[in-house]
Amino acid sequence: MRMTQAFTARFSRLPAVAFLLALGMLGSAPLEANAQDNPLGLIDPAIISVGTMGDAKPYAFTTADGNFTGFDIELFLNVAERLGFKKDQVVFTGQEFSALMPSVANGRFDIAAAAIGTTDKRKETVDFSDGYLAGFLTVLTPDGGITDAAGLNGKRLGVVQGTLQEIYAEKNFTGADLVKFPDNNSAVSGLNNGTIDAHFLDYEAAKDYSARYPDLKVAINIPSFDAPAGFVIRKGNDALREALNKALHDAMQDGTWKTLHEKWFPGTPMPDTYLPKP
Ligand code: SNW
Repeated sequence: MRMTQAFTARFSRLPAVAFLLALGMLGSAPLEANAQDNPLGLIDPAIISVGTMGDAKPYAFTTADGNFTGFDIELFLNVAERLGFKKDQVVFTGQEFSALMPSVANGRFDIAAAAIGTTDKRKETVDFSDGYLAGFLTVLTPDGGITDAAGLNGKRLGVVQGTLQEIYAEKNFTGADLVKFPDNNSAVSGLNNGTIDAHFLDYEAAKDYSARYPDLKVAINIPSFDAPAGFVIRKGNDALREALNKALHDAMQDGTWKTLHEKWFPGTPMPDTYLPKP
């Protein structure tokens, strides 16, 4: 109480400008020190925390021993290493898709990586690295079922909440009855037990489920090249975005991207944009 009074009394005599200047000077020292110790603006400068998914194989998924792997995970680990972060300094956490971007926006993760397509709408709340993957949105359905968009009329179509598939289906598959799931695994069990007639997800994940459950087939592919997947970062964290972009382009130029693509998506054509330039 006494201190507050003394403080108020002393500063109330100074002109407002001087007071603001004094505040600014007080503030600048810790800020500069912070930029030096934490140039990438991380939540904890010693680690990169990454939100991802456990059931978006082969993009991002958990293995039986609980580790995250997949194309997006290995590409991110490679990029992180170029920024000076070893494997054990990158911490992955699985979340529902719909929570990933909000979690980056509110400072729970530094990054989200899970085949997350770049759109203007999403850029209203988070920033994206440059794109690293462009492919299709795919309808997966039991053999002999749906073969085209018209076939979806009156059918129950699964989508994972918050995905581009949900937005696309609401706009374009208007005759379908949309059933929203928190994740791919619950949608695919719905597909296998007949609760839904089809599930709408990313192409490589659809292909993977169809290999695991031979009755499930890839039925419809919708190009999503205008929304290439990027790493999601907090809005305005330009230092991290620029560092990621440089590392990402180095990984494309030295053939790392190509090697990982061939490993995780065998047989899928690779766009020139991501391949080494002569
Ligand atoms: O827009 C595509 C992109 O072209 C590439 O095929 C990888 O997937 C996308 O980013 C779309 N992915 C969905 C989305 O961003 C679903 C992501 C997920 O299920 N993990 O909403």
